Amino acid sequence: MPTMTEKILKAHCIEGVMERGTPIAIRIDQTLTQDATGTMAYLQLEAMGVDQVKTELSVSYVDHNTLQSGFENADDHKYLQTVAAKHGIYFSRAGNGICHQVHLERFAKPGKTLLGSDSHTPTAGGIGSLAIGAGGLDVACAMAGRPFHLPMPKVVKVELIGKLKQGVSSKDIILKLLSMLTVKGGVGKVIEYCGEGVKHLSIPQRATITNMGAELGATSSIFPSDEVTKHFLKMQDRECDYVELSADDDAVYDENYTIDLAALEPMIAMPHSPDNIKTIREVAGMKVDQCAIGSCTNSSYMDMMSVAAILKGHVAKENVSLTVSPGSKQVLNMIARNGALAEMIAAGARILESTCGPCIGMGQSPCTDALSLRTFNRNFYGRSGTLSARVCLVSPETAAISAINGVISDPREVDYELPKEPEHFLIDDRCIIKPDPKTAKDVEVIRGPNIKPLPSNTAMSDTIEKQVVLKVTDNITTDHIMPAGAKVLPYRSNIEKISTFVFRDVKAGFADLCKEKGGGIIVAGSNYGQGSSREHAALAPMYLGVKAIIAKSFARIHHANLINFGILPLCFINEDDYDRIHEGDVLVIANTHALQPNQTVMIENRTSNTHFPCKHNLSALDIETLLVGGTLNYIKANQS
Ligand code: MIC
Ligand code: SF4
Repeated sequence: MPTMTEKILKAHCIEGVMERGTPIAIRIDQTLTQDATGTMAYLQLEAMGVDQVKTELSVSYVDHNTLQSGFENADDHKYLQTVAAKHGIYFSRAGNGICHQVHLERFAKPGKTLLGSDSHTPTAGGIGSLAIGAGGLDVACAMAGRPFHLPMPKVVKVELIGKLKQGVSSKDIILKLLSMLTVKGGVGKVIEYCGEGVKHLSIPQRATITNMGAELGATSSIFPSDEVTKHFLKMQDRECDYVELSADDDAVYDENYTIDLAALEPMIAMPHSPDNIKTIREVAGMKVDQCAIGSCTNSSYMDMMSVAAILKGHVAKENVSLTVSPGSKQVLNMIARNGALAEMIAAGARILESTCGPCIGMGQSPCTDALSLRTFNRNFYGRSGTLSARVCLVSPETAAISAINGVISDPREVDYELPKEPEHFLIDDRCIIKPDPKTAKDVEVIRGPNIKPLPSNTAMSDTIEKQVVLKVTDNITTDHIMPAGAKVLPYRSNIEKISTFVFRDVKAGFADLCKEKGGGIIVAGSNYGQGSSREHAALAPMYLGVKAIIAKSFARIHHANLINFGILPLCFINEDDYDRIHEGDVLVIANTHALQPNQTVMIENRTSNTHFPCKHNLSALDIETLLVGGTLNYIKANQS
């Protein structure tokens, strides 16, 4: 009776009992990193003193920071390339594509576990991997052969029935699910897809859905591995990687949902949250300033071919800036050869590199007050680089037709010829550098001046007495905590510098305030830290002296990152207590050295002379880790 999740977890479980919510530890087969999180992950791997990675496969991708407006990004790339060669890691060069798209094409395998230092790692669930996003330090630990710890997730069944109509895309399936479950609906859960509708979805279509499972807050999302999977692997010359995978017929799920694909219509996520869903019909006619097509969600060969088919013979309206970033060199090369790229260029599309680009604010920030339609997965406030922009998430078909019309338009109203699936993908792995174990030890790791040493943390003091330096509301994203974009991303390997940007758009002068007060405590609403896996959203606050976060609830990856860097995550028991705390209050958390799992922690508000209780979701290992000041200290202390 197991689900697919239980089957894979059981085959990889090293410690713990597989009961919902209890801590387990699993073996990781594959890892991936990208450059924005990778520099830290490899500095951490080096700090662990590991010679060669212990995984079946580890890949380092360069896809986020490729603007190179100074020496910093290029220095990071050089470091990543050399550190990969030294430690037995494949290196996918800048320009070879977005990590999730390339991994799906060339490496991901059904039935395997994949841990990636990027929250959209579950993209590989489209091919039947159990793929989980994590902080860089967790990925470094996995490369070092250490197990990955997680609470045994709940498993949700989403049954897909029927078939999508022309103009309706797999993006609309996940937008529909986001409208049903919200950005908090997947926390602590794996979403499994099944039903006869699945067989009508290609692997990249499935991957669009598992990719945006991250926006549900889910631990992972997974599709069965079936004849469609086998065919895709065959077209990638990887048929030998195929194994069949499905849930047992009588598998037991924690929640059940059904979506009728034939009844779906084109959808849109309105600003500033991926779950703020409307139908295209409701908003059609709104004037558009930018259409950006690409990202790890929607940049596959067939996505590009549909866009080219819609654009063919037209030109983007004069009020619209249209950008297209194909997801990988494979995709770009194929559309270059078959003429689809030429159609896009003729339509006025601005062709960008095969990287994350505008998705992470690396260029193409829209104009003031713009309405920007993006085929991406996140429309968090400020992420585009323009605070006043209204960013919406749509399918590639909706973006393409809206670019032509200059207003939000329904792709069901265009008559275009549906592209055909390719017979075979164009395989050329020459931009992926394979590590050579024979020369590894002679490789010199090159560190430019922007690669700074890792900051360390001290052990937690028994009594934390600090001021509330910030109080924030619900759904604070890691983009709020540690902004990305062209001005900040170059400093991902320089914590001292990047920490000056913490909460930049939420509270001016936050970093200086922390310095003045000798650090502090942050009070937050629910789902604190949703979004990205970037551990800088924990590491940089740690550097500024933040000792604890008291929230209504946390997003999974951020919660783990806080523990990794020694910041205590506590949750209100009575949510009303949140209203009674104010910025500037002094809070006292006593007896941290006696902290136990499942224990209530009483906190004193010295300013208002009151007390309030908190709970936590920390295992015995988490507590031990926190007390010594984080995972690296823990590993050092326990190294035999
Ligand atoms: C993102 O989409 O926010 C990122 C950039 O890919 C992040 C990783 C990062 O911050 O480097 C993610 O999703 O994990
Ligand atoms: Fe890159 Fe955007 Fe995907 Fe993150 S969500 S990996 S920034 S394309």
